[in-house]
Amino acid sequence: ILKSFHGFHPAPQRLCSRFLSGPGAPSWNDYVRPKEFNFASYVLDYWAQMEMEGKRGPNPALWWVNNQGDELKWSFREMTDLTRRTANVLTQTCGLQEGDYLALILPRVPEWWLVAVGCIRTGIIFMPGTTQMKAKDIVYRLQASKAKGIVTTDTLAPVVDSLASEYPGLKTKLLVSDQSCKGWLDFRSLIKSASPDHVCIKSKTLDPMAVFFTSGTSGLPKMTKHSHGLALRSFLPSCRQFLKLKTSDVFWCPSDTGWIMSMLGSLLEPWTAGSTVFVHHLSPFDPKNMIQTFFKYPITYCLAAPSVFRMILQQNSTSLRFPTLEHCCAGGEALLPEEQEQWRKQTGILLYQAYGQSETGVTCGIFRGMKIKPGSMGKAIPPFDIQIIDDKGNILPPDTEGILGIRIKPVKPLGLFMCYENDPVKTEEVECGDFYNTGDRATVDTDGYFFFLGRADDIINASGYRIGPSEVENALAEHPAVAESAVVSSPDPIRGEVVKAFIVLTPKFLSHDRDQLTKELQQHVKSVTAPYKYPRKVEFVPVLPKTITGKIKRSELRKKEFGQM
Ligand code: BCO
Repeated sequence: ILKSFHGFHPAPQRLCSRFLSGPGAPSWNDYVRPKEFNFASYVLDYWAQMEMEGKRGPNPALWWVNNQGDELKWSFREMTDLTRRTANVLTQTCGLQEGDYLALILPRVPEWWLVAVGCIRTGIIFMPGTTQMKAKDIVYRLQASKAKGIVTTDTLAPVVDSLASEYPGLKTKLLVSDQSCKGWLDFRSLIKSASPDHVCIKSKTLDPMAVFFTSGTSGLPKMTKHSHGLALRSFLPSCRQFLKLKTSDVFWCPSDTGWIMSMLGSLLEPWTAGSTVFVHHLSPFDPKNMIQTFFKYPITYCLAAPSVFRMILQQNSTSLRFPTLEHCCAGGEALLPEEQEQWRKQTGILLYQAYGQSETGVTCGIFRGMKIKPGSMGKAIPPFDIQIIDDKGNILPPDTEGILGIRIKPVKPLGLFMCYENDPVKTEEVECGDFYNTGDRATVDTDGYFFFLGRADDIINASGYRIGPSEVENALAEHPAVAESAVVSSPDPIRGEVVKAFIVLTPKFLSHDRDQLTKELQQHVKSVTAPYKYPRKVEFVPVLPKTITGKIKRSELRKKEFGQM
């Protein structure tokens, strides 16, 4: 099917002159807050217009490849055409409306980009999710959001069907596959017959655009709701200065489509600059494959989790001197100075750092060309005013450990999440005086460089994945061998941190072979929740440390793991 899109001729487009204030406009400043903004019309259609006027080079907007040798290139004109068709499929065929929620659970296939932008055109709020999710993860997301529709693959379609009694609210099920599936609409054929004429909604900048589910210390993942302001932020001068992208850049962000990093690095940032988004289907993830890809394609820019760069370095490849790669940026987890140095030595390229969360998007970073201070995650990217604060919201002096806070009063900056949907209590909990409390501990030096120190709570950051310990503990509790468990983070040379489970066995399993039981429990977690959360380390213990009131002292276990006790 992808080949059937190849050489696709877009219908003539109606593009209008207001794009004179498009991505290249000089008058924008970091604190601009236009009433209306829509990424599809202001950015995508602008670059399509530039292509039509011969003012953009020949690089595609989207360049997609897979392991089977398939390759697809779409220009901005094609993207505009196809996303308008998608908008019509979503609204006319599926009957979805502005404000409806749509679960978008696709791997790195080109249709992900069509649906995401189709939603932006129509005001349908899309909720990206990783394809690693299992039935429980999916039904929770559908119930929590009261989603009207879902877009997914033939692998997950039967899983979704099995949830019909638990969540009967799905009005639309769209399948992206070469196979057909009973009860599912075939996205690929619908888009071919859909009209390319669609008028993009005039979304208010602060209208909701997307929701990312993110794990917390306790309970189920929270719905982090973002407005169109998230996309507008990529447009602002400071963000443009941070990455300094050119239309000739070929940008690769291998992050899974379920995370905000992918939304920023594989959609908003490169397209705002008119660059090419490069996508490798990467299934399964293989660092050797990444190395080959850097040699084969003219990739100039890479944004990925530090674990990805570490895994590449681990391959003992004869050469990591990639012919076109100019700039690398690591984000999503902590990066050590020696790793930055190793990357520089082997590739000849500096490894910059950025920091962000699902709630904040890109928050601070080493701007391209700025001096790198080893181990620092850089300076605040306006309009974010970042300060190190105490637990009352008082600003602390330089070089003092505290909480990394983002000022939200008197004005919440563009790009910061709107709220945790349906959860005013949790939304309020993360407010700390005039600041949003990121939950991360850090210091700032007198030059304004931030240094990450660790989480202030029990959340685990394993190879860039944010994992709530209770999600893993709940999965373990479903196994008959587990009387109780405590899940904490544990250091790891490749993944930075991994999930470790301390398990008290039920009497029946006390005599079982421990290695065998470890494998069985790991497999069990992989089968009931998204496998990236499974405990890579397991220790069986007779009891768990608890407070007088019976609360498990996870922090004690974590400190032991990191040799702090
Ligand atoms: O390592 P194992 O083989 O034992 O297990 C792996 C997979 O094999 C397995 N698995 C995956 N799909 C499965 C499955 N098992 C059963 N059924 C399936 N359908 O589960 C384990 C998954 O672990 P993984 O994803 O860490 O795998 P892998 O292949 O080692 O990947 C390594 C990384 C580094 C590519 C991966 O960990 C990764 O992508 N990390 C980055 C995450 C990221 O992008 N974070 C950014 C979040 S957004 C943010 O931070 C804000 C920044 C502005």
